Amino acid sequence: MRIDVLSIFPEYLAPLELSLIGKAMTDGVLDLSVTDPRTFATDRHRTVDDTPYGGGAGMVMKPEPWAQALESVTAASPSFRKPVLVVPSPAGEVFTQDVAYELADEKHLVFACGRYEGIDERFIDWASEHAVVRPMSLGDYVLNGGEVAVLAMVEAVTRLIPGVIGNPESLAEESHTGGLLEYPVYTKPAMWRERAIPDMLLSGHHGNIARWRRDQQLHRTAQRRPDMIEQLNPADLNKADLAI
Ligand code: 6GU
Repeated sequence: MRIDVLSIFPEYLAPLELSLIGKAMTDGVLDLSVTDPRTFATDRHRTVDDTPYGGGAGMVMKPEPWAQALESVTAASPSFRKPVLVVPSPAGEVFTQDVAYELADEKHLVFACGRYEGIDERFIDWASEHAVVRPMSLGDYVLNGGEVAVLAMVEAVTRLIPGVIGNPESLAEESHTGGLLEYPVYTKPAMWRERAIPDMLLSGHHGNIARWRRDQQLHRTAQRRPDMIEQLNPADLNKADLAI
């Protein structure tokens, strides 16, 4: 997969070189680069923003440097398919695990990190002729710009690419795959600071342990995320689930 991040603060994206994402890049599974739209600004001060038409607080990113930055990365797109342009914004569609799986199937993702009050809307409109545009939000709170959101989204997407995670089985069991939160986990010692692990986990009975873990998932999800319980498909619940 190829990923291009457009940002006027490229240093913000440096952590992407670390850890599993960095390894995926060295292994050739992932080709990730960061492009600074400011390098396409032509005036003496390399201006990338200006005051909003109609008035109001803050500054708006000018469309031309962003268009040139996007053209520079789509000119050599790795596929005949249109790239997906993700525009991080608190006004976007909510980024979920389902969206992460959809994006993990793409050949080329471009992330356009706006700052300040956002990018001139005509850039988004123009870009939709060259890419599938998806404005995306991490949730209902406001960040200063898209960079931190892109770190989260790139990590959520790239770990789903085959070969990036050592043990693909760990993907199947985790929170947000299967509609329930994960069960609690324990390791040695069995007694720690006067706290014992649940007896069930020492029973050696795999069937009962699986049932106990599923109950823990249901209880935890009901307590922390009642909205997820509402969304469950009744067909995915078994008799024992309904008995708890
Ligand atoms: Cl994707 N961007 C910004 N600037 N703020 C956010 C966000 C994204 N998601 C939640 N808040």
